Amino acid sequence: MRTQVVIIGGGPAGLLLGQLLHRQGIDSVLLERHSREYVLARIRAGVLESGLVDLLREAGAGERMQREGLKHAGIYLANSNRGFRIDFERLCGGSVMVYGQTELTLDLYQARDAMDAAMLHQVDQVQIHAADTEHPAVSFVRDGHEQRIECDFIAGCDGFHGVSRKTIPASLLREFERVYPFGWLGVLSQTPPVSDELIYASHERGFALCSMRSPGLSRYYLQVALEDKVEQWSDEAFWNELRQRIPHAAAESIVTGAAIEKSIAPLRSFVAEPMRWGRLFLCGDAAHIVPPTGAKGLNLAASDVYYLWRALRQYYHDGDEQGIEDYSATALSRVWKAERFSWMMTKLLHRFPQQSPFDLRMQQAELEYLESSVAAQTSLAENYLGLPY
Ligand code: FAS
Ligand code: PHB
Repeated sequence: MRTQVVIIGGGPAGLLLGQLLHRQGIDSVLLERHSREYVLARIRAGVLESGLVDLLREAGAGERMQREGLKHAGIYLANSNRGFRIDFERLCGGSVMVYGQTELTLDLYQARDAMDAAMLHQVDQVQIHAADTEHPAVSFVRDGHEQRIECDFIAGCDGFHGVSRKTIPASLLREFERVYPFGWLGVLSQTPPVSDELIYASHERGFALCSMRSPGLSRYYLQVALEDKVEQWSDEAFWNELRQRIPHAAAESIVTGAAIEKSIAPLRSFVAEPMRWGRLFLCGDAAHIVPPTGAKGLNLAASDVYYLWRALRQYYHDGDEQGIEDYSATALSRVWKAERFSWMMTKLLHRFPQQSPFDLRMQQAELEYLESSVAAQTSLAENYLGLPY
């Protein structure tokens, strides 16, 4: 078998890239380790930057998002049960789209089905060959049979635990990491959201986030200890703790209900450099991870895909390799700024074990400065909305 681009990973990065390439007449084969049902059962991100919204439209997969997505022109920050609003519209003239990653992934799957493009699920033992030559290839096992695809390029969109990053020789790879000493316990409930916009709450008991997926589907998070197990958290315990951490008005009005999904995610900041080795390119979580406090994970996958799509279009349409040469440095420049913002938001809003009294005063001063300063709020707003591609 032969194709122009092999895409490893059928999450948002791989699916979006495949769709954009197709619309430029560039063929791809997409390999996914799990079944479609498994991929679509994952509850992940919820906030789309305008750059991702535009890319979904460009990919011909933005119609349902346009219809069902919720346009948000601000967020609330809360400091010890007292909230204040960051007005994106007034400060930066922008907004974000609240639309679940699960729905976005489904839309991209359906778009790929419509273009009748090759997408192979439940592939095992994926291996990358000769990525540092002009004739790379990918082999894999499916239904017990080994197969091999010759190609021009390989897009490693296979997430943090994928095979792509591990294929780059360790002598060439530099990894940067910070693991946080807590996790996020997430709950999805078929209840009306407690607020019209997201609430990021800093509290002495720990961080809390009130988010949503639709007018009837809410998503909430609590900072929990790393050793916590999801079985320890009954629905009642979750709601009682959330009420204590969010602004009093929200705590009094929140509609609670059964958790239809409950999980604990660890938090880390991670970047691998470079994001390219020969004809292998890393995109999305395969190259970097952010703590979800800045809502950047999915959105960084989108900007990586944009840069790689642009580079491959330049190569195939104009025979120009400049975009390919520039890909890693261009993508990393935006990645590191989003890493900084995500780390800053996490440091600002969470309680860390062994935090000194001075550290706590710094957090309080930062939150009070944010509440009182248009300049500080403008900086937060432009990062949350998403820095330019
Ligand atoms: P993904 O991990 O989504 O997709 C990679 C795909 O590659 C997977 O489908 C995997 O099965 C497949 N794969 C892996 N190895 C393979 C192999 N060897 N062969 C073939 N396929 C292989 N971001 C936010 O912005 N906000 C959030 O609230 C948020 N919450 C998150 C919660 C959790 C538990 C996790 C893990 C991440 C969360 N993220 C969040 C980040 C998340 O949204 C990612 O940034 C986003 O999924 C990145 O997309 P991809 O790069 O496509 O990686
Ligand atoms: C979500 O809705 O899942 C969500 C929203 C914003 C974040 C993190 C998660 O910063």
